[in-house]
Amino acid sequence: MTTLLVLVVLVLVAIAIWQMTKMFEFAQLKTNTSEIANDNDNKYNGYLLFAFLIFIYGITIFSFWKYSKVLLPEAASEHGGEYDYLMLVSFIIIFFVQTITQALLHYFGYKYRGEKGKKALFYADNDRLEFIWTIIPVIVLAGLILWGLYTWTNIMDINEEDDPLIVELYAQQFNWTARYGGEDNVLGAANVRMIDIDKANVLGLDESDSYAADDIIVKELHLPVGRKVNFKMRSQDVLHSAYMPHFRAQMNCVPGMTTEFSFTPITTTAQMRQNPDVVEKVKRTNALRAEWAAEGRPNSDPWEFDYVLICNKICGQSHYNMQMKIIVETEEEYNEWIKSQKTFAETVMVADVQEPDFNPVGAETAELSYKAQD
Ligand SMILES: [Cu+2]
Repeated sequence: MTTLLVLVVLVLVAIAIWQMTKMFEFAQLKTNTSEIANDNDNKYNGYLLFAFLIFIYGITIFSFWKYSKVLLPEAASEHGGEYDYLMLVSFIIIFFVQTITQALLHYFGYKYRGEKGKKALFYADNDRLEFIWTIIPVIVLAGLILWGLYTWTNIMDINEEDDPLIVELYAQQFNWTARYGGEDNVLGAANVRMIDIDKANVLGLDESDSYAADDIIVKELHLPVGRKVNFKMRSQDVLHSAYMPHFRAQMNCVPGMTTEFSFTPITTTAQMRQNPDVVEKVKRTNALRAEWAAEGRPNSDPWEFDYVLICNKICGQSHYNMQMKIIVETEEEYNEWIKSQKTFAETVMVADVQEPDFNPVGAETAELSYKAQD
């Protein structure tokens, strides 16, 4: 409702401004009936160009001052630093070129404005100038692209060296499930066609595959610090994207295929909570939440920082809420945690030997129609 009111007000203001310009035009008709711009008009427009230049510089500086605090804290993965550095250098070059070219553009617009008696100089071309403004961008862009490709190849070099931890990230509308390879660190075969909700085999693991028995399925991702993790992503339904912003990692999850991403976490959750940027962010968020609590609004409990895995593809109605907590901890803490988790054999395959208490009505027909779809 507020949005609608704001929109209505904006439209009314726009109409008012439009009407006022028309009034000014009528007022000017009496003194100057010519449609051709005179020296005064040109000077006025030249000053407006300067005003616009100040506006764009001002809004840039304001945005940096006001919003840079919402950016991510320093990268928590090994490759993240390299990625951030590439981005920083690209931005510095862009800002440098943008600042200079905009200043020149607006200054020349003002300096060479139309004036009575002033004539434009006819200047056909200049090979040397054209060469310079072609070759400089070519060299800079080629450098950035080559560096980017090199960084990309490094990040995307997914191999089994250094004994990586193998973890599956399984996406479905609208939640994540993680699966560890267990003792053998090998994931058992799985396919959405083998999903058996009655037995809670929600990831469709192949019960006949011996590698599947010790797999561990969890709803909270734990990673030991300093150990490489190879992620295998699957999706049950639509395109999702596994996005772990603090680790500068993102990979699409595509139904019918397995995609991969690999990184080494270098900062534990406990360490990241001490990071000055994170401490500030938590403080700001909790100040806001305290206000909410005073107003009796929901979601106003104090917040504590945690790494997250979120979905970065608009995959449906509750996409915004598709997330999973990630905990990076020491190897000892991780080992203790993983030991306390139940394996696939202990949970789902046990259900196999139990006789069902009853045969629910309609189960048979449902199975038939499922087969017919195949
Ligand atoms: Cu999603």
